[in-house]
Amino acid sequence: MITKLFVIFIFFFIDFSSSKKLEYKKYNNYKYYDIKGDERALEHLKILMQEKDDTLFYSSNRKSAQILVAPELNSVFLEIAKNDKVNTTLVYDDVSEVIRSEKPTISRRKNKRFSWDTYYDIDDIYKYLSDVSRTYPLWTEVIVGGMTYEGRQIRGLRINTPTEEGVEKPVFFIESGIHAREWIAPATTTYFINQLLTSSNRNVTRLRDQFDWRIFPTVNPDGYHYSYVFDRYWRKTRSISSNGCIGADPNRNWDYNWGQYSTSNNPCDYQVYAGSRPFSEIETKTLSSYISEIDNLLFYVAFHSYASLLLVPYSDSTEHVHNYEDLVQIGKVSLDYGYRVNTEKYSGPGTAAETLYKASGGSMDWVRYALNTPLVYTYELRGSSFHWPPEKIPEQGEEVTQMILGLATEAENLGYYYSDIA
Ligand code: 0X9
Ligand code: ZN
Repeated sequence: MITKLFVIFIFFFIDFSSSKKLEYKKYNNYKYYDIKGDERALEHLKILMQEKDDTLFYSSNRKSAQILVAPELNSVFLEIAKNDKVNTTLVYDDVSEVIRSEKPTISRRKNKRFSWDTYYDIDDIYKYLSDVSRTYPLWTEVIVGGMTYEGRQIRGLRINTPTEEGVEKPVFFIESGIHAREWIAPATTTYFINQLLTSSNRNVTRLRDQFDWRIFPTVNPDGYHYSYVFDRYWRKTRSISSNGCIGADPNRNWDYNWGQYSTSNNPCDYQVYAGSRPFSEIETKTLSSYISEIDNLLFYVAFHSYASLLLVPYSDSTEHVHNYEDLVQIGKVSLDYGYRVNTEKYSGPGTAAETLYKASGGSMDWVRYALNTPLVYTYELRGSSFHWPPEKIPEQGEEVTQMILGLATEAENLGYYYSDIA
């Protein structure tokens, strides 16, 4: 009898957990619009729509935004937009179709090597890092930059080719994927890793040899995995607040002017909850302590998407840091290098506060302020939605490779580091 009960109990338990697992948010018939209008009209529309639903709204600049509209709210949305004189352009009539096209099929995943024509889940990205570290054991290693709420490691790759006299090189840190749904960021970052490891282009091999690289394809792996298997538009971490709501925006949680602009103190806010206190999230707490222990940190570069922007500190004030002119000069060269392979223009370089909107508690500001890191940048990669077509990952990857080459080249010209590598 007891065994029978136990079996039934186990059966219910398994059934319950597996049915929970299947609750993938399909977004069937959800519409995705590009909207244009004056700032106040957009804000008004956003408030009205978010009252009706936890509507995803993304401002890429002050006069335009994108919005995801549930099918049952479509006519209401169009009505409000018309009244507010907001121009609407339908980008995707049914985002569920786009979401389905982004992942490899099961057989592909099993049979093929890691590639850059599809998006992978976190375990596959980590496997890629382990695989390459075994292929190049003498000068690469998997590194752990921190831990996550769900117990994952924040894994990255260190690339540090030997120098003749064992000279210490400047460190180039890449933070990618802090926002879970910005899938092009991790994909581009692994593309860039692959370039550093395999390219025979002299500019790229020289770039590889000049720095001690610490490259983290996704610093929010819990969020990324959740976005991959449950909700494509998830942005935050996965910590559980005291009221039961989940996640904080890891780019609002760093301990610099925490909780002031473009952020929310509501744990249920879908996008920008700042967390219960600075560094409340284990991801930002552990990663910030890892970064603060790096000697010789020269470059800190964060990749986000989307909007085609190059941002420099600070994000929450228009004050210019003392080497602002150099940051802009180096950033301009970076963009010029990018234009060699892509003609679409980026805005900036400029402070995030001036170019985009003020936002507090971001990693870039903390790394600049707390650690006095000389060269700190945030790239918002290209696109007009979080869905960069998978077949175009190499295009964005090539551009990023060029942009990083541009950063390093001009920083060297301006004397930020000296390298005797020919
Ligand atoms: O708001 C953010 O954290 C970033 N934009 S995103 O759409 N990818 O979420 C911008 C980060 C840097 N800029 C500011 N903090 N304003
Ligand atoms: Zn982002």
